[in-house]
Amino acid sequence: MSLYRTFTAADAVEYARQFGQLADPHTLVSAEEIGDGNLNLVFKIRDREGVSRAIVKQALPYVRCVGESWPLTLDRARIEAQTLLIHGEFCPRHTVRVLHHDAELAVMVQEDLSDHQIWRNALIAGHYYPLAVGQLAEYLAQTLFHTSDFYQNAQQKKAQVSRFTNPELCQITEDLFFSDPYCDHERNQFDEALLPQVRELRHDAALKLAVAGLKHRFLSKAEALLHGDIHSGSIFVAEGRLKAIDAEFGFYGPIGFDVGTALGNLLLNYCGLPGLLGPRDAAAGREQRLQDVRELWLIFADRFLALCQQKTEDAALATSGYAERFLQQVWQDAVGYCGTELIRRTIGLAHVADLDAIEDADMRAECQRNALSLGRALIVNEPQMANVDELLARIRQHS
Ligand code: SR1
Ligand code: MG
Repeated sequence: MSLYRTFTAADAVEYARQFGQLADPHTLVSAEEIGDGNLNLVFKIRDREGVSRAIVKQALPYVRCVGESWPLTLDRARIEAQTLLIHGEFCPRHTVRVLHHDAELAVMVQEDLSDHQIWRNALIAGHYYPLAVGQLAEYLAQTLFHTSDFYQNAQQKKAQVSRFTNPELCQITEDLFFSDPYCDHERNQFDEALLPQVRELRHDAALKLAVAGLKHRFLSKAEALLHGDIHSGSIFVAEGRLKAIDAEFGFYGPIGFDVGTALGNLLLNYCGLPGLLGPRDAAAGREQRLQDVRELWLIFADRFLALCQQKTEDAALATSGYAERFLQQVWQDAVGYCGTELIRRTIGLAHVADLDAIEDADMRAECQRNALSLGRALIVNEPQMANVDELLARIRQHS
């Protein structure tokens, strides 16, 4: 018999008292449900002084933003906790700390990050965290390298691939990234004003062919234990600090998917800024986003390569020049996945505030059209963009 029950606020307080690893658990008295994501319950647990001390996160047996008509496995809570624990082993500075988890209750207690803010909100408000991009690159390099064949023993890695098989969550990504935006699907959401561009995408043979290749690589390339949903809403930042959260989409997939998702969210902000701030005030922020894209890739590649040179055990993979060749393929994948993130966040089920919070409808539609056409340009022209400077040149040419 399953022990699962949906937590009330009182259950969450009791759970945090028991498992929050606090010296004074009896001081915890209240919980506020703050989940604003698409899937889960999230409780902020406060003490008598009203200070937030821990987070209790519980998976619901369905997709929260849609409702009970879309059931979803509770096993995602296990996957999330175990992904974060492994990422935390290799990059403790930039992975949220899991204090306790229980697979049957699909619940996790994690460290409180109330002195941080969601990176997406900071990017939208124009609060610049100069170290954030380098820290995200470090997180990606450490977690992806140490779970890849460059570091893991081949037999252990195969066991991990099976432990982190995450079919239902992967299917969400497969559908939402690679299928829905390119057909007339009821999950898609967009303003009527975008209908002509949406119709063009649905009939764009070159685009659909390239997206098919990206989907195929997503389905079949078990390169490393990905975060699987590393957008700017899954990242907390504070002065000099950055922590990744929300790893329920974790699985062994193509490294370029995590890198491309992260790049894509910087570019979604780039596309939205003229609507959020006005075209003139947006110029500096947009230029900064392009520099962020450049820095993210270059620091990631540099760190990943250094780790390959220091720590690769396998004699064949350690062959001179191989890590560089592998990284070139990661780059090409990342450009393509970045393009799919731009498109699916504009017209698919799950949008981002960088575009949706633009108040003026005409301006919003213009920024959304830019995101769509930039996404398309990246996907279709990916083979011609051999490095990050060529990507930036293409983006500048596009604007
Ligand atoms: C039904 S889940 C929709 C989206 O929310 C998550 O954060 C993922 O990005 C997913 O694609
Ligand atoms: Mg999430």
